[in-house]
Amino acid sequence: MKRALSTGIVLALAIAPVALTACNNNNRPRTTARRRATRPTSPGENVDDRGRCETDGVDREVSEYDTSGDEIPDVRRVFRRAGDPPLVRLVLTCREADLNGDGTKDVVRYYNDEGRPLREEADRNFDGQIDTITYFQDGRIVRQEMDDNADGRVDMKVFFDDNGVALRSERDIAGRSTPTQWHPDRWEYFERGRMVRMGTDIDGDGRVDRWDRDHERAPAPGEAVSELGGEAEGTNAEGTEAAGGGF
Ligand SMILES: [Ca+2]
Ligand SMILES: [Ca+2]
Ligand SMILES: [Ca+2]
Ligand SMILES: [Ca+2]
Repeated sequence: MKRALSTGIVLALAIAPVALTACNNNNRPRTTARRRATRPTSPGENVDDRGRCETDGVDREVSEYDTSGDEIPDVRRVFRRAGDPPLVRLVLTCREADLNGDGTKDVVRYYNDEGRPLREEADRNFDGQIDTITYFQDGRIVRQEMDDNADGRVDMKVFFDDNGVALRSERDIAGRSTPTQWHPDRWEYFERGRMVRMGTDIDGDGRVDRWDRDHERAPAPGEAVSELGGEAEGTNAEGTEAAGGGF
């Protein structure tokens, strides 16, 4: 049990927001249509960096800069000109970056009209496929969805509190989810960055069949039994979202 909990904690900590982006209000991940953006590496040369920011448009301004010191731009920021002259201001709409210096952008964050983050898409293992999408509300992170086994479908969702701290997660370990139906079979709960309990649906009926908890922090045995018994009678963990997802 301790081993399983530790693994979960590592995963939970590993999903802290990546440093970046997003450009539309669509909540569905966009990965099928990759925009081709180009950046000059030398005069006359254009390279596909798999950029996703929308750079076209008369009201757009694009800036690129190098943060790694190789003189090749690895960060792109796209702004939208808002307002009427002379009170024109630039509002950040999209930011993307090449995190591992291989010439392709790995993370993109989209912003709303106020310049606050809406969504971030990231390829954390640099295999060319988006595997982590982070959703924001009022500028704060509220949810992350991950594809840990690279099959193009979400298999883990993490939910955050108002302070950006992970509260709980849902996993689809057995792979029962479909593109339209999210079907988790494990629910994990965290307190102060530590997993304190975990429910597992073994037979796939949507009901938790087994609860495990962090015994180091468990209350007295009698109290624990009572609490676990109550939880196990529920259909599943609270807040389960019906929507499934594919990247
Ligand atoms: Ca890269
Ligand atoms: Ca990936
Ligand atoms: Ca998956
Ligand atoms: Ca069950």
